[in-house]
Amino acid sequence: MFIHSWRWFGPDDPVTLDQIVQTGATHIVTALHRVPAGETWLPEEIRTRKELIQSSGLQWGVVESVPVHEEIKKRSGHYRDRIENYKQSLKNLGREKIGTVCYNFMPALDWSRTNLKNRGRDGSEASSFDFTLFAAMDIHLLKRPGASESYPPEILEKAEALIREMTAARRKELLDTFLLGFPGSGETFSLKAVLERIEGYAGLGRDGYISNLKEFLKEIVPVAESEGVLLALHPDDPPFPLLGLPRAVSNLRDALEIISAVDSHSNGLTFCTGSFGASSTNDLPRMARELAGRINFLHIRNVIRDDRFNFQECNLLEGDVDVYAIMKTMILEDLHRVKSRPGYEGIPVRPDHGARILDDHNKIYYPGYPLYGRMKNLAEIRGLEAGIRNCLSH
Ligand code: DNO
Repeated sequence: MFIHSWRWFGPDDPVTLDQIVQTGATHIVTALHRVPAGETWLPEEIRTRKELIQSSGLQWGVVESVPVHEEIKKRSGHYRDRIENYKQSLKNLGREKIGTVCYNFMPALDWSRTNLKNRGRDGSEASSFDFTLFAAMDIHLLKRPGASESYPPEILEKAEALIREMTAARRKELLDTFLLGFPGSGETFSLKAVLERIEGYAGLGRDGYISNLKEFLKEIVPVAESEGVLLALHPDDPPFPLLGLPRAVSNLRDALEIISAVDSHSNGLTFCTGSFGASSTNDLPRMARELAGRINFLHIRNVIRDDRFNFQECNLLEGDVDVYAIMKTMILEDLHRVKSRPGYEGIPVRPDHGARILDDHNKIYYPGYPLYGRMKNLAEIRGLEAGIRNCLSH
């Protein structure tokens, strides 16, 4: 069985643990969001959170994420201390038997979108990314030095026209949407801070960046392995370069390079179907087949995309990602692990972003994390899984 999981943002999350119990999830995906990146997660804090989750009859299955400090990504400043803290956090989590840790290695910012309220035909609302709008934001609102060199001439022209027509309120909304993708424990980023953060990667390039990731893996994977923790590196969202920054995990080649850097089950991936799926050049069923042995965590959602870097999140069984094929590959992998890995408990899967549907429209949730939209997705995931497993066993 997969481990049916639900992302919960902690006691401040408008979705309560008691509600989650009724969605069909048995396990929680969460983090100590208040601990700043680069600091150690203390055993008492981990335990308190774990007990809180258990008091509702749920289990804490996955950490998403132990954030990687920017200095580790750049190998600058106090990166050595921060790596030591990271290792200590992994040890502390392993000792509490929290066996899967998701993290990402995206420079400067986490996910990026240009609209969080894209309306589907059925009245649902989900996020989308429009490359021209993003260019307009980058060049004309963020005013990143040299930004126009990142886009082809036809996009530059369209971006300028878009900005000219935009009201001040619309411009603010676009910029705010972009800023939401910056991770942090309640930090609010000024444009100046954002530009400095981006500038910090100047000159590193893809090779330098991947090499920093590999160095990090060489240090943390052995610790994770000896503590029984499976790491799950989340892909780039979206899976193409933005803001002149390097990218680490956007396609099959990147993923293979990273998992082969340190040969261990602990050096694994989060297979996020929506992130990888946003690029038309990614063949997801093939990626799942080739990477299956190292997929430690599944994020399931769907997107409709084109080949010009635009995409929108959509209903789980209706987009460009063949969710069925991926689930089937992972169920076969699960059956294989049951036989080959002692103590194996199942691959955690969670519905990733959900659309706002029904009563979600009347509430304020973390972007992409409403109650009903995700509950529908989890039900579809579990139904699909049950159907595939039944077919395979007859
Ligand atoms: C967005 C998420 C990401 C993810 C991190 C993992 O909803 O998929 O923020 O949690 O990138 O480190």
